[in-house]
Amino acid sequence: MSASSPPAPRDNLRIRGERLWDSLMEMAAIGPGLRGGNNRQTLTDSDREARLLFARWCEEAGLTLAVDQMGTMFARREGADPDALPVMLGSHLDTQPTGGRFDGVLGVLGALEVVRTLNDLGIRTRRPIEVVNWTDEEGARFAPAMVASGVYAGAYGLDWAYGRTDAEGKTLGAELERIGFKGEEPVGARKAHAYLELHIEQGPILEDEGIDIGVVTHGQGLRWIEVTLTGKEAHTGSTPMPKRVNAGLGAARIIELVDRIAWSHAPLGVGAVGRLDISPNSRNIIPGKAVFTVDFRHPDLAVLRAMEAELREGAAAIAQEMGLGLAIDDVQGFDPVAFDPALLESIRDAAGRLGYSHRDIVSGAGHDACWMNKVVPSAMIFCPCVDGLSHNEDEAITPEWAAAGTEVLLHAAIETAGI
Ligand code: HGY
Ligand code: MN
Ligand code: MN
Ligand code: MN
Repeated sequence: MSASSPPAPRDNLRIRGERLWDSLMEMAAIGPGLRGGNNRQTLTDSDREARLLFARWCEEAGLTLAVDQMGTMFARREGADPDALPVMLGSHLDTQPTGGRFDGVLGVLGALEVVRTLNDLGIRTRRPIEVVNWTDEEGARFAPAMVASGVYAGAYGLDWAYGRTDAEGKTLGAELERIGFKGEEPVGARKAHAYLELHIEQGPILEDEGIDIGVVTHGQGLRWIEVTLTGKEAHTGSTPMPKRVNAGLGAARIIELVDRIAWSHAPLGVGAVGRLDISPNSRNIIPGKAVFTVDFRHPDLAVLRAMEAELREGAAAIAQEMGLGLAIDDVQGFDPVAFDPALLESIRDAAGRLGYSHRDIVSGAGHDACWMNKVVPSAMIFCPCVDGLSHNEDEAITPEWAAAGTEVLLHAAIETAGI
């Protein structure tokens, strides 16, 4: 299109931002947190309620809903060519226990808004379009994170995933059954031509630079390593210091080691321990056991592996020096991913055509797109979030950011699905 000619009608397609925002706010009311965010953990009653609302909206939009054996929901809009593989647009409706209202949800409801807009405009894409709600993206209740997309990509077996337990010993498989979302469709049987995921950045870059759209070229690698330390329960008052085998102290020293390792590989390397269980957790008993999860991330696989090796070595030295038993288990890991160049180009084109500023960016967080990228060309679109904050009930975005990201998703979807 030359600079002088007006944009072709299709070049300037817009979504209905207020409809999207209303849907986001209606969904946010399900599983409210204590401070204005959400506590809608996977396979809880509030997740079930969210799924039922999403299913109703999909039905109202004329979509055909399917649920696979991991409970992932696929809402299909037929294309002109029924034999063509679909373009999937998805993310997740489950949240952290103290999560925000937009992490994951923007990607699912943005995809639904794309379909609603295509319906409004009477546009029939050549390929079908499928809106996807992945089960258990967060991995907060049942680890690992992105477990359903991991099963879809062949990283985990179905029975292994069904056997994952929460803090109360309930299994993922039983909870799927309980909420009525254990589907029949074999996981991964439903193929795709491409996968696109809209998501909030969950970091500060776009907002700091005043950029509307993040073109996510890579996802950094991730390792979740569970450390179990075994000491000796004893009286905190009558046990002489030299006689103590304190699992809690060992955990503190290893948690500090995690921080040192991350800093030594900063600024790209990051690490933290977010979950720590001390037992027997009594004020006057020296902790006999400590179980905690190390979360390491880095965009370079060799460095990520080095961070893990440094942790194993350092933890073994600390445990030995303190006379603690040590067990280290891999909970999950995926290597850094490079998203599909052709899809990335269509995202850049879409942002440019729509007049949105954009920049390439690496995702700090893990996403279902990271597993999908193993089996189908995938890419992600970011919108900014306030102060880069996420996994916090204060997470916030503006309606304008939500609309911009969704419009880029619309154009990239049309480009990829064809008219
Ligand atoms: O852990 C992650 O990066 C994602 O938010 N589940
Ligand atoms: Mn997410
Ligand atoms: Mn998250
Ligand atoms: Mn995700």
